[in-house]
Amino acid sequence: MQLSYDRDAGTLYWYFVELDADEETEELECPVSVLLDDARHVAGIQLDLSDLDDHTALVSLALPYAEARWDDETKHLRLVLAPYTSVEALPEPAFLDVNSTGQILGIDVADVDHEITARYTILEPHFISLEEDVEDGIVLPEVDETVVLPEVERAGIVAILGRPNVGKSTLLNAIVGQKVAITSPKPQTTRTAIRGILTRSDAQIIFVDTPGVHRPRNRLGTFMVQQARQAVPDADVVCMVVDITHMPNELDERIAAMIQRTKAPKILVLNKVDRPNPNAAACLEAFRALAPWTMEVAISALRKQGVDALVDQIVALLPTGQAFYAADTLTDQNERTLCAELVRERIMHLIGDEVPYGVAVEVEEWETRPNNNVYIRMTIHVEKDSQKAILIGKGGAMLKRIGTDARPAIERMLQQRVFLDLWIKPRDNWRDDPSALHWLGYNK
Ligand SMILES: Nc1nc2c(ncn2[C@@H]2O[C@H](COP(=O)(O)OP(=O)(O)OP(=O)(O)O)[C@@H](O)[C@H]2O)c(=O)[nH]1
Ligand SMILES: [Mg+2]
Repeated sequence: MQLSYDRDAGTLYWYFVELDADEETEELECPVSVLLDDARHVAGIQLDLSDLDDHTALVSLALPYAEARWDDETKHLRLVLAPYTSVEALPEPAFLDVNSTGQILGIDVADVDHEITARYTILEPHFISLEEDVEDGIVLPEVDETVVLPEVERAGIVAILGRPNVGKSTLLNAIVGQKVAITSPKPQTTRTAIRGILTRSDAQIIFVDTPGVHRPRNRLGTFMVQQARQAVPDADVVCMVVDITHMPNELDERIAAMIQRTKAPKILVLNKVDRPNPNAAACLEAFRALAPWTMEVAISALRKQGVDALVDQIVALLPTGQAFYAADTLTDQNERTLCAELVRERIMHLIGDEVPYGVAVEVEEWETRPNNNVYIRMTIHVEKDSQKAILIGKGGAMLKRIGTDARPAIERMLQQRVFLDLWIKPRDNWRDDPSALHWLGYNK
């Protein structure tokens, strides 16, 4: 039996056979309940097939599985993964995929109730990752005919690469003019490739900020480095950002090697020129030697110095082309992701040591309430109980501080009053757990 969860669609899939795309199937509906244990974790589901005919055929592919229990009297089919103590009906029916001989091939259960997602602790280890068309490189959006795109002469993708903490995300925000990527004094802040879009009268540039290239110590780290690597092949221009106050190290050499393979113009972006740097000449020479640069530009991303000049240079290198995004689109991330990131940013700033690296923030509920207020419930996943204690702080003071510090930025972005409800959940070793990474969106 294959169990998977499509987070975007909010649907659980239970399949008894591999689906053959060409096979003719019919969709039937039936009432469905969840089986809950004492802690209200979902331990399985129960289908009520009493309104359907030919039960022998219907359940024939399910019954060979140890998890399947058939009650011929009530015509209930239960799929049970752990002991349960109660049965709770779901408001929406389940959809059954039935083949031409009347056998159920699989079941789709919509978790319209957000509460349920939080209760998948038992099911999760059983989730297989959904087959996805994982495309290398940067995927541009389908052009939506209903969106008015700006007329520009040039358009293209610019990959921003560099080792952790050199100021890539600070640069992206300076270019776009708004915070679209979180930043912090700690390395490995950015975890996914983030697009920031700049539309000028002459050009639209899609900047892709990437996680800092480092030596991964877990699956999350491997994913992060992959995100950086994948941004290179499709980029029209590659910017390698370096911190001019430090001599290049082995990571800079690796990144330089990574970008050597593309024919795209390569810009050496020398950042943090606002800092005193007695060693500047030696650093500059060492960075220049890393790759055959098309040009070099010195900037201070923090003070927004040299950033406009850098953008002008980039535009001159872009191919002629059409815009992909509406003129007012600044990023490809949705509001939920941005809010979760703003909370994670506060944690990166407020909490020391290793703790923030084991933190992932997930939006569980989002509800617009009267007077245009919005209620947002988020779960902060940590790896250990001890980390949970640190995040909660004495008498809950730290958790409160995280919320108070994150809220103004979220309210500014949403232009709404926000009520933040933060919860912390330990989740053993999630950075090495493929199903948790999938779940948290660190696998696309
Ligand atoms: N002095 C100075 N500090 C900067 C500059 N640009 C970035 N910083 C600081 O450097 C730190 C790291 O900045 P980020 O933008 O988060 O760095 P990043 O390269 O995106 O880091 P990762 O996401 O971890 O790879 C932050 O504390 C920034 O404020 C700059 O031009 N001058
Ligand atoms: Mg970053």
